[in-house]
Amino acid sequence: MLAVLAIIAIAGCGPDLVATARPSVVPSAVSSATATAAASASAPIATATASSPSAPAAGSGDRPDLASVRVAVQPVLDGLPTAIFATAANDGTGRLFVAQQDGVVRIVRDGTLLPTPFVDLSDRTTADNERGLLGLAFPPGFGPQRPEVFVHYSDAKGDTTVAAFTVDPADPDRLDRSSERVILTQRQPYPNHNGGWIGFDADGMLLIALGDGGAGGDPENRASDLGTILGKILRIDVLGAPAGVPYSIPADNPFVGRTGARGEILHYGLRNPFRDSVDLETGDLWIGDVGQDRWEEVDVARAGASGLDFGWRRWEGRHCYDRAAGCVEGGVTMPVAEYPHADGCSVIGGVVYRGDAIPALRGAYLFSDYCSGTLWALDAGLDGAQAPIVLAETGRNISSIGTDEDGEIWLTDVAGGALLRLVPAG
Ligand SMILES: [Ca+2]
Repeated sequence: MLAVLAIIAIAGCGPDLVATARPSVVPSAVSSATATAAASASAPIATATASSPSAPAAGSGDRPDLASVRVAVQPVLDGLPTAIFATAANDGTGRLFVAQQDGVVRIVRDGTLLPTPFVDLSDRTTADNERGLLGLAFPPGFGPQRPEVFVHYSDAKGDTTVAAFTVDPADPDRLDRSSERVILTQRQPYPNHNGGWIGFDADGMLLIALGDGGAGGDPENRASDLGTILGKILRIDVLGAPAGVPYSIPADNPFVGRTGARGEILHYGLRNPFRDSVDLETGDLWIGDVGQDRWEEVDVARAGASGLDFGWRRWEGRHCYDRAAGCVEGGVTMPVAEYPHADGCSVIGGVVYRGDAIPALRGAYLFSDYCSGTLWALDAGLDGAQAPIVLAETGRNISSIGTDEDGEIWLTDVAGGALLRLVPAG
């Protein structure tokens, strides 16, 4: 049953989830694609018209060579039902942690799935459609001196919980289920659009992605309402908060002190930023914001940017959605890439590649789509809109793109219950 539920997970392409989110899965196979200028011209995202010539952005010197890169997506493990996120602890152990939507977190060590879960929270979470265990994050400096792990899940009532669990002092491969420390909760008015990603920024602050609350078309206009944390990226201090306080609000957050605004908010105007990442080499925040009925988008907030309005519900991608409200572009941060629903249904934001195995890919931002399984790349060092190129057709229901301790790329397939990795091809 979970596999069936997983197939309609995540998407949130509108109120009619079951009807709109059914993926057209092609037979699974290792796939590779040649990224050439021709491929770029015919790529689905060629519709992301560049409004101005792209210019190099400040930051890392890594620049990808997308015209020559060759990659393949290789299945590594299955037996991970509802696999929804993969990440490293960056504690030198080389372990990879795979979170499942059903509430279980598994450990992969040296290519082997450990038989006992890191933690099983299935009795605390409501796992169906877009709900369940959605995010997992290890803090900077994670280890014996800082043994807490952070999770983002839908609780028994379907409401959002962000919580911390402590590693079992007697077993580094287990979390102590009795150690739960609730950081933040949010009532969910509808079952869909719960966001999901959590992660730490370059300052050690915890970022939390929350969707607009759900239904379709953001009926209560929450994404633009600074009085609610729905439809936002939040930024809170969980590592430096005073004892007994779950978090504090960083003084440099953009809406601190504004009457009627929640101080936790970093960015707003988001519909369902299900998968996001911070590029720790530059400090840039990359957001995959799932669209309504027509357009999927990728957004970026460069290092130091705060208080950005990403436009939802007035804008869906670069297209006016709420005509009654009017669509004035001023003050809105438009996507760096978009693609129509002919080419997918739910964007899966990924990461900027900083690994060594595929040198031509360094400095590329990778992302995918839950329905089509296409893997695309952008040059993360360019400002302005880009037409991404197709790297591979995975034939999978991709639910996340994460990295291991070496910065190499791992993907999860939620319907197939599989862990995949990106490797160089011929
Ligand atoms: Ca937007």
